[in-house]
Amino acid sequence: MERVTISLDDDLLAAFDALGRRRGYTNRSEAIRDILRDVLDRQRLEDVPETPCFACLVYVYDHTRRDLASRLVTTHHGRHDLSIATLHVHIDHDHCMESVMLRGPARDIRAFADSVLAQPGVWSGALHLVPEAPKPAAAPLADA
Ligand code: NI
Repeated sequence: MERVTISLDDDLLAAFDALGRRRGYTNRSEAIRDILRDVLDRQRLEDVPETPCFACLVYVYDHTRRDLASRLVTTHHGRHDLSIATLHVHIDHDHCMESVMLRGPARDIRAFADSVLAQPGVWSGALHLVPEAPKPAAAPLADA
């Protein structure tokens, strides 16, 4: 592990420390490492959309809505190659929450998530993508 020195404006550092405290970090290095990993993962998924990923798609839907449950099952079977597991929770008389674990290229997972979340009667959808393996290290930047 290398030690680097960076310069920050006082206001930016104060905002960073406040964010770190709110998220439960006890030191700046851990906070910066996690933030960097998150930014690098997101950039990698933009640059290389076929990056192999694990993902979790969560959404709520109204199972009483005409044909919706059946359409969702058809959508899932259409990309059964991406599906690892689905957790279904009956959250009240009419509504269900599903958490779907997926594995595949980021582009395919995003397209599948869009096709689920675009169905009328589905809402509160969120997709979290995690690249399968860390990106290989690139050449270092100057520490100035
Ligand atoms: Ni249900």
